[in-house]
Formats: sequence, C-alpha cells, structure tokens
Amino acid sequence: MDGVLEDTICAIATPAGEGGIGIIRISGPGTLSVAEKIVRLRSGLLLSTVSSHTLHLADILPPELPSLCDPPATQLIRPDRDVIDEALVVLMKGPRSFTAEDVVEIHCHAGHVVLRLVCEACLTAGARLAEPGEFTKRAFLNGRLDLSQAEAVLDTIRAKSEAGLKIAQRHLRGDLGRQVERLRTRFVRLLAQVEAGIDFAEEDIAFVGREELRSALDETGHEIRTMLETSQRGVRLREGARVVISGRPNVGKSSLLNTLLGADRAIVTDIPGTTRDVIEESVVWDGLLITLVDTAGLRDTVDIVEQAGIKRAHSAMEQGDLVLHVLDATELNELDLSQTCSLPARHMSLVVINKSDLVDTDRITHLFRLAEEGTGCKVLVISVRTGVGIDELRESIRTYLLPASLESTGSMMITNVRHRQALERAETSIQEALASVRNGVEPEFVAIDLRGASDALGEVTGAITSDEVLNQIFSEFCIGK
Ligand SMILES: Nc1nc2c(ncn2[C@@H]2O[C@H](COP(=O)(O)OP(=O)(O)O)[C@@H](O)[C@H]2O)c(=O)[nH]1
Ligand SMILES: [Mg+2]
Repeated sequence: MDGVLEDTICAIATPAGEGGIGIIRISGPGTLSVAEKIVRLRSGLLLSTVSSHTLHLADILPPELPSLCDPPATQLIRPDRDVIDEALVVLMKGPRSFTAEDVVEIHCHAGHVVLRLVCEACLTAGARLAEPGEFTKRAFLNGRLDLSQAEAVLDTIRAKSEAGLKIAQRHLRGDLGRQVERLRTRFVRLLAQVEAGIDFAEEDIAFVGREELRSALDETGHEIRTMLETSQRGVRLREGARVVISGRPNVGKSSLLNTLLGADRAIVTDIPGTTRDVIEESVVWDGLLITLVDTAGLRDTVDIVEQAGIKRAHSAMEQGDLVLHVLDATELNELDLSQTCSLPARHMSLVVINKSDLVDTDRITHLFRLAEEGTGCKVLVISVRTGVGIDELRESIRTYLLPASLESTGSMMITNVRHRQALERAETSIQEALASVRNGVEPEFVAIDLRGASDALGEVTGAITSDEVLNQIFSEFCIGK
C-alpha cells in the first residue's frame, strides 16, 4: 500500500444512467493541479484561490495537451477549446474532506457522454482512475474513519430497510468503533501490566493481582457476549430475513403467501401440487426486509417436475431464517404433527393451522393443544379465507425475527459477520485467559491470550489489519465510493 496515497484519483461517483446531476470526484495531493487544467470558473478566479467548501459555476474543458507550450498560471485553460459541460464545482481542502485529502467534486449533467468526457479530461490532466472503494479506503488510511465506520459507509448505501439504515448510521458515527476500542485499550493496559510483572518477576512485584485480572476479564467477557447476542438479529437487519412457507399440498401455502404479501403472486387452486417451483417475494414490515418463500407441497409423488420442486422446497427450508409449517385443520392428524416435529429443528419454526373456518371451535382447541405439545413450537390457528389470525401471525413472524426493539438495545448491535467472528475470537481468548488465571498458570501464557483478545478487537476497528482484509472489504464497494 506504500505510495498509494501519493496518487491523485478520480471517478464518476454517481450511478450510471441519465439524470439531473452526475458527480465526478477527484482526491489526492494533485487534486488542484488536475482540476485547474479542466475547470474554468465563470468568475474568472482560479479554483485554488476560492474558499474551501463553496460552490462555483464553471465550464469544464478538456485539458491542454502537454506538448503545447506551458501557458501562464492565470491562463491554464485556453479559451478556444470546446466546453464539455457547464457545472458546479466545489473544492474541499484536506483534512476537512471525506478522504482527508484535497477533494474536488464536479457536479455536471448526468449523461453517459458528459460524465465519460469529464472523467477522461481528469485522467489526461494527471489523475488515475480510482479502484472500487478507494475514496473510502483513503478515508480509513488517513485516519478519518476506522474500519467499522468505513464498512458502515457500504451498509448505508446497501441498507435494505429503515432499521438497517439506522444501525449503519450509528456505526458510521463511530459508536461501534468507540465501544470496541475502549475494550481493546483495556486489554492493552492489562497486557502491559502482566508483561511488566513478567519482566520484573525476580523482584517479586505483582503489577496486577490475579483477582483484579479475573474480574477485568469477567467484565469484558460479559460485555463482548452481550454484543455477540445482538449479532443474529443484527445480521438479519442488515441482510433481511427469509421466511419459508412449507407444508403438504393444498393446505393453503400459496394462499397464505398472497395474503401476507397483499398481492396475488402465487397461483392458488384446489388441485394439489399446483406450486411446483419456489416463489419468492419481498415485503418490508416495520423496517425489516422479509423475503417470503412459497414452496411446492411436500408429498411422495412420481411426477418428476413436482419431485424437483419438493427438493427445492427442502433446500429453501434449510436456508430460511424462519419456517412456517402450514397444516390443514380439516385433515390434521397425529401423523402430520409427528412429521412436523421430525423436521430439522435447526431453524426457528412456527406451526400454522389453516382453514380454521372449516372446523368447529372445540376441534380447533383440541388441535391447538395437540400441536403445541407435539411440536414444542408456537402454534397459530388462522384462516386465510376469513382473515382470522393473520395479524397475529404477522406479529409473531416479526417478533420471532427481531425479538426486541432496536431502541431497547443498550449495547451496540453487531450486523457484520466479520465483526462477529472477530468478537468471537476475542471472547475465546478471554475464556482461555480466565482459565489460565484460575489454574494459576504462568503469566506468560495469560499474556498470550490477552494479546489474542486485543488483536481480535483491533480487527474490528482496523487498528490491527492486513492488506488482504482491507482489499477484500473495499473490493465490495463500487468505483467512486
Ligand atoms: N376454506 C378455506 N379454504 C382455503 C383456505 N386457505 C386456502 N384455501 C383453499 O385451499 C386450496 C389450496 O390452496 P393453495 O393456497 O393453493 O394451497 P397450497 O397447495 O398449499 O399452496 C384452494 O382452493 C384455496 O382456496 C382457508 O383458510 N379456508
Ligand atoms: Mg401452492
């Protein structure tokens, strides 16, 4: 990565296509020199002399070819070249910019040709095309953002729901980074004390008592576990959740999908085996993106197409965050129930008894009890036809996926698998350190675990990181971000 920050980079920062405004971004030590070759302010001033963070109307022109004689500084752009576009131009002088470097943004009209020509003009003027995520990477390398904040930039762009956006914004403000950094500092200090104790072992000075060490480890371990507990929900908020509707043919799965979507998406008939493929559609409930998945009815069949559909249904269930096992109240029997119980319990399940409009209340109560005892799952009785129980089902799905509201989470929410894995490693190191302390193991070994914990925490913020990890993170970004 050495030397990378010496380049001046440029890219189209807005999405491809036609639109009102398209932005070209330039960043790096040579930003002004690049910009002044192509930007002619209508005020006649030079860009380098205007106040930072102010907008100026300008004409954008291709730069002079270097072979021509160097014009005097006030006439960097010769008047006889064709203007590419008129634009608003802003200079943001480092370090008060996104990358902490000098940045110029050219706000021109968003058309393929305009943006390409302006970008090419920047390249001819001495900039190089930015790599994916390179602006954000520079913000990180220049200390403007920690790694968790840089990742939150991407989460903000990719947010699939309001709730996901809300968390991304918290992370972008640095809340997560600060909490993790506070923990890491604590380990670094403990480590220093333990190591000092090792160095001065002969003088028999205890720099940190075992009891003190133990309680510090207990406390930090608890804090990390609390963060980890939020991660399942957090990752779901970031990526959305899959709810798979499964059950035997004709129990009303497709009808339920349509009702939950509020749209006629899947074909409903009274012919068993109508749905042969997996049908997916997304909805947003209370800020959570939910993908509802309708599947082929599960039964033994000789029909090859249906068999293939059933196979897909099983794999959809494997990948679901929540499975709704739909049963038909008119046909429900002990066998159905026991089969539902024997389905893989790897994921969360709700048992939904449909067509309650066709059976009497006593029968329903009986079935309800039977199902609840038999499956150990939450059981809901509904009728897609009359709408009974649908609101309750919707509410149950929501609470299953997001058991507590966002606001009630005192600790930061972990939404990123990379963060979760780093915290898990930290937690393992803490447990090992605790065991060593309890068993009176040599401080040298405790020190190794303390270092392991602080390094793992450092990976979250990027205090400790490798080029490989950085490249992987930033390669997910688009060019221009
Ligand atoms: N009486 C009644 N019929 C229903 C209900 N839900 C679905 N059905 C009917 O059951 C049949 C099968 O429904 P469908 O959604 O295609 O079932 P799937 O095979 O599980 O997808 C259709 O004729 C539906 O109209 C319900 O709550 N009450
Ligand atoms: Mg169906």
